[in-house]
Amino acid sequence: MGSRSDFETMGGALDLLRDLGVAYEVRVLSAHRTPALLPTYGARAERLGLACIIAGAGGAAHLPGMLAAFTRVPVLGVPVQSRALSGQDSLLSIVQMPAGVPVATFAIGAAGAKNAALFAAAMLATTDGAVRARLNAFRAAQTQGVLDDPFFDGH
Ligand code: RP5
Repeated sequence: MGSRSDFETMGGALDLLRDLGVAYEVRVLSAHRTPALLPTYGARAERLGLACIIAGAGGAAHLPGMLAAFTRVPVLGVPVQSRALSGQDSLLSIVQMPAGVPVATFAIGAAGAKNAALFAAAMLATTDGAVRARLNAFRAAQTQGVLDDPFFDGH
């Protein structure tokens, strides 16, 4: 994430990855404040064989795109909700990558962070049966939560 202040948003992704048994590491890296560290981290991600990088940033949110430029590890971008423009700035900064350097972009804020984690798990689940089983259980529990709602009418 681009700042410690993004943790409140990105924490939901970490909770889900932990629940789904997906190993992860967490870093604060800023495209603007620590630009020299980006190529280093991109190379590290490749060396470690990371399956993907979930990059959350807000405002002029260059972190996901810059990381994507420095590594071939797939980057999942999460637009953090900014105060000035409610995350519209973050979203457009992340989603409008020029052709050639893709960033998979998710919804603004906490929903985007959670979905980035679920998407990462879904990619891993194509080859990891344990993650697949936990993801299936998560989906089933989510469905059951709706069915158990007293306001749900299945007829
Ligand atoms: C971005 O600037 C960060 O991703 C964060 O969302 C935003 C504000 O950062 P702080 O000023 O709170 O550190 O780089």
